[in-house]
Amino acid sequence: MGKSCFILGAPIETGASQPGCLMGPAALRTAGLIASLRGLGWDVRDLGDVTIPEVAPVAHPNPVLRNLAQTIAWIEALEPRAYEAAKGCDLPIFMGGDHSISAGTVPGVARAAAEAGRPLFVLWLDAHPDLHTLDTTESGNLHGTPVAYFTGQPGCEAYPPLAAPVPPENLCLMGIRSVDGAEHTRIHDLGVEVHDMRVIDEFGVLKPLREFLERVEAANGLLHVSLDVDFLEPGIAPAVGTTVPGGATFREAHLIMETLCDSGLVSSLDLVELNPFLDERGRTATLMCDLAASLMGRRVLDRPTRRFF
Ligand code: HAR
Ligand code: MN
Ligand code: MN
Ligand code: MN
Repeated sequence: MGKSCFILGAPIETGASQPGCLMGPAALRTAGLIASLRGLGWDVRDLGDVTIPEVAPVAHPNPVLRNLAQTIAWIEALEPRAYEAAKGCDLPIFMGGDHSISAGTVPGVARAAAEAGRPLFVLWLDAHPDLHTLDTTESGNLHGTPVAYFTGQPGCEAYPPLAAPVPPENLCLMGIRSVDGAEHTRIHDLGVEVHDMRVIDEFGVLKPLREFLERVEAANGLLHVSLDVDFLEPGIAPAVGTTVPGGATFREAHLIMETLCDSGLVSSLDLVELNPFLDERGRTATLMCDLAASLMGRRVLDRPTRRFF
């Protein structure tokens, strides 16, 4: 019997500056995500899209925050769905939506991991660290805040309380190349493992990734992967509102996904920030589906062993 995968859509765009991410789940379905995973032997169940009720505005001392009430409502709606999905299948895929979905998905899977007595690790593949608190964001775009929130940083008290914060030492950020001042300070203060593009240029993607995976395995950990479209080079993935030049190449991204697959450690996945309104003939949606397929077992030829070191 194949392994099981739930697919859950989170059509959120209130965390981003530009509209369009709300169409992300529909575009990923249109690009054939479900059929390609079934073709790889996965038992896939599409749970549809999460919705939130209408909300009243929530006041906050930081006047620039945008859509705080909606973001809180999305966290409240997503956390229990992510928790149930993590308990109900081998590998849930959460389709964004902008990256504020991870403020709901990561706490949900972290709660399930804690109940199972396993530490949760998070691999954050992104041009941005998304390490602002509600006090430090200057843009007010709340997709810049999930990592600070789910690691339990002070300054996120307006968000719901966390059942199981992810310890900052269980994080690995890769592809980072756009960091604001307050995020830079937080990275240093927390000692977060960050592999910026300089590290990838010097050592490639495999060395830092394998070291992190060895850490996850040694701890008997579960691994949540959060893949932001802007992790990728804009030329191959134009459908994102926050492109940053110098991203991961097609080959680097696929190598990461295949290595994650070989590790057997991945227990949940976010596909985020896809803005189909900005896409070119569906190429970014297709690439995100192909990367998910690589993570879920697609490869050119079988490898002699599934070990990653
Ligand atoms: N750091 C910037 C800000 O807070 C940009 C954040 C952009 N975030 C995403 N997700 N696109 O990574 O506004
Ligand atoms: Mn992001
Ligand atoms: Mn980003
Ligand atoms: Mn520094």
